[in-house]
Amino acid sequence: MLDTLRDRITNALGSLRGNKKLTESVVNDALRQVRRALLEADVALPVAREFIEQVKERAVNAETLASLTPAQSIISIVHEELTVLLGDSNVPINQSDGGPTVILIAGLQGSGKTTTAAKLARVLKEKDKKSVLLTSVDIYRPAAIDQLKTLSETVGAEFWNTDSSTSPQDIATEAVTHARRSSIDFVIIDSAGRLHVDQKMMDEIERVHHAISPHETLFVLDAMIGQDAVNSASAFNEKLDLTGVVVTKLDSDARGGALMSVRQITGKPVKFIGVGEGIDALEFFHPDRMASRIIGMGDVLTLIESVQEKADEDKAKQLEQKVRKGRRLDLADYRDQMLMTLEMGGISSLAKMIPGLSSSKLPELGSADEVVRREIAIINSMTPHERERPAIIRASRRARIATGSGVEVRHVSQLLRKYEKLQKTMRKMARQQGKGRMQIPGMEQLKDQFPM
Ligand SMILES: Nc1nc2c(ncn2[C@@H]2O[C@H](COP(=O)(O)OP(=O)(O)O)[C@@H](O)[C@H]2O)c(=O)[nH]1
Ligand SMILES: [Mg+2]
Repeated sequence: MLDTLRDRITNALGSLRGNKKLTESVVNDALRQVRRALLEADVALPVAREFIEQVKERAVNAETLASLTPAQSIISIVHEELTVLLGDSNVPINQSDGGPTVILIAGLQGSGKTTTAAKLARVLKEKDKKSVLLTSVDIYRPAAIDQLKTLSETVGAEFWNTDSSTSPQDIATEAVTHARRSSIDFVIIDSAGRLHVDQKMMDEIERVHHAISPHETLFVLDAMIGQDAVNSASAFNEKLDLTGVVVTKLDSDARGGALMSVRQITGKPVKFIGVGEGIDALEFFHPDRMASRIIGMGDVLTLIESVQEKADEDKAKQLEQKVRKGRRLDLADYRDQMLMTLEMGGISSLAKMIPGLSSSKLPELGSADEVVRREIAIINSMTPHERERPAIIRASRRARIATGSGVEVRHVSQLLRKYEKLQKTMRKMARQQGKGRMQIPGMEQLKDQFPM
């Protein structure tokens, strides 16, 4: 995904590395290369220009953090600004307060609307356990309706059947009414597209939009088309007030410019990305993850350094002292560590920066964060004495703590076992003290869980 862009940006930033002192001309030169990489990826000119300006301004004013080399601080500025450019953070689907949530899918022909409608239905059904009704208002092409019907069966969603004599807005209205009566959670309405924006199509989709007032109007944007697709998105946005964008075909050799520009140009967030023809190839869009991917975080050092910089230094020092002296860590210390991990964005956000960790692992990492939150809840339900002396936590205490924190007893036991293991690791580290810099335990734990 976006390989060329990533390679070029990594190269540009790589030219900074090795320079102990960064002169203005070295930085300018690197940023010129970044700008060129963006333009070659088909990022809209004003967007690329503003991006570079922003980075430059921050680079000039940045006091270099003690823990980062000058090159690393530029890289982290680029990373942060890319994240902002892409939309900051994931924006979830809007949901109805009562009755079915209605999602209208709009876009040009061939952009992937029908496929996306089915992929989205699958996500809602499988991940959120919601009931979904799919329907198509593409009355001009019976084949398009059949395509969606078949896909509905594949994903196990209900399909609202109609005939071509009903108007698109009536089909949409009837589908929503049916969903309301049958207490179906989501209605996804696939629409007809043209090869280019034309008045007739815009009027039609506007009527559909008006008839059902969807909670979510998603524009499906084909990444292969680039700038022109972004212009279409703007045209749709003027008529329909989009609530989000789905960028499809990012698995192809699309250059990425559309993905990089659409947020800035339309002001609407990219909510999902399509990454393949398969029905399961739809991902929630995470700007920070994409930014990491683009700058090719081959630089684990940057990661570790910035982690150390963000970590609460005093606490980290206290802990380091404790470990160096070979003192026992109690569960309150452990909780501090876990809180720190969450403050830094969670295990998933730390891990995605690690090169070579496949993106298919990321959902599992999200659940690692849940474990962390659960552990914190468990520790919160202990008495101070228990935190200090976990060995006293036997069956009856375990049961009380489990009830107090709303988990099962086995979760409490799991945590206690993990703590035992951690104790052993700490003792080993204490024995090795002086042999090098101590790692933050959060990172250690990460390595245990995910072999690199
Ligand atoms: N590689 C790839 N192909 C996609 C993706 N989304 C859709 N397609 C393909 O694009 C073509 C058009 O998709 P379709 O959903 O029929 O587009 P529509 O005309 O907008 O409804 C089909 O061949 C899809 O398999 C994607 O994320 N990646
Ligand atoms: Mg279609």
